[in-house]
Amino acid sequence: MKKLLKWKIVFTCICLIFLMAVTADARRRTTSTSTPTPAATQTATPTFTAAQTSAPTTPAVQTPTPTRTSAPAPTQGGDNCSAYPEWNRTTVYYTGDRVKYSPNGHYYQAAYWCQGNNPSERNGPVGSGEPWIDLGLCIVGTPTPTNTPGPTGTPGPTPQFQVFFDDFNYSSSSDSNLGILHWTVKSGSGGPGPAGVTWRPENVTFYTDPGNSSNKIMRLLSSTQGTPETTNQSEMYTQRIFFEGTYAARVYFTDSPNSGSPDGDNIVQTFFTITPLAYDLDPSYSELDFEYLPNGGWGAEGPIMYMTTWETYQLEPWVSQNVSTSINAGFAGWHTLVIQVSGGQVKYYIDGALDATHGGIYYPDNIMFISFNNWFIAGGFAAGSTYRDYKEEVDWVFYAKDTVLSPAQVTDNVSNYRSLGTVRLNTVQ
Ligand SMILES: [Ca+2]
Ligand SMILES: [Ca+2]
Repeated sequence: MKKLLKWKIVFTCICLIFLMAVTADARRRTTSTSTPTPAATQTATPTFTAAQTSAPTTPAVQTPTPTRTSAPAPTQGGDNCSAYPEWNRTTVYYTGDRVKYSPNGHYYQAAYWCQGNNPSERNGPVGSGEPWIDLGLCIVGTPTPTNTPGPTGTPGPTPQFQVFFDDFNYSSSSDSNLGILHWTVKSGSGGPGPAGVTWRPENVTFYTDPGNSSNKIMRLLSSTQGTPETTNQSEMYTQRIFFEGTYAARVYFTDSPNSGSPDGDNIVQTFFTITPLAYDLDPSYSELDFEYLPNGGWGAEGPIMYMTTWETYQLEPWVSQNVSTSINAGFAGWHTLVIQVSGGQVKYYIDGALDATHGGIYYPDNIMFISFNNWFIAGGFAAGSTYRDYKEEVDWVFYAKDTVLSPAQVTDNVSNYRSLGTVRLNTVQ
């Protein structure tokens, strides 16, 4: 028995290391080797039946089309967990096994071989080292009908739609209030970025808005001296509860180091949503990105803004299925970024202007988490071993579930929360 236990521990450790390595690589390669396709060339027609299998249109994809084994997308109604057994403490689960956990109504996928780990307590994103990946709430019955937004600026104390809002009024990255909205400040190692970088929670800070003493702003600082070992990166992300609706954030991008020199590192400043990849070419994988590269990268000169919508990807051999729209322009300063996800179309807005519309197979299929991160592209360091750091800042983040709001309606809602003294709110079910 002792031998068996020892073997199990060794096996679990190997799996963990492998998973973390794969995840570290995933983010780096997800973006670095993809070839953005102009939105205009994309002609796929959206289909959203439960029996849908991915129909890749990218000629580069030569591998067999994977059969969808995941649950139907949440908006399809019905019971998307009926096929899964209730979690049992004594059952051995293997990578990819799915269970439901009735006490909290969620369902989970095993990240690796595990036994006796309660999924409601031991879950996290792929690569987190936790044995279970939270796939979200089981949907039972008819989905909530799409709400129509109320008159501009008058959502009132009881929103007409489910909402997630955070003004980032925290004292530090260890503020216990971060747990109210289930934020995770990334720590340790892992991707994206060069292998060997460190994610430092201390690099996520909050400072008082000089123009409004009751408001705070989140700062993500990332630094380097030109090698992975001297690189510290920053990220903060939510739990996975977001799908269709309107996403928004007010973000401050920068074009040059906050301090130090030389300038020129391929830094990526982001606001994005993502589903962990369950298996190669999983069609239910979903990702929506705003990625600003002030110093360029991925074969492009900077400054450049990428808006990219993902169907899926595979690591080995590398296959990516995404549609990307880029803008060759500088975006230093404050900007309001909005993503509308509804009716088979994903629309990206910067400061009220519609800059990209993506759809077809790239339309998200699954619940996602929201993340902000600031990271260096592997192989993209500037020459020079002196210290320099770059910042990205975020004033607020907002999400309205199953509701399409214009950028103006989003900012009206945020203004309203501020007038009500609401610094954070989450009614998303
Ligand atoms: Ca704020
Ligand atoms: Ca997908």
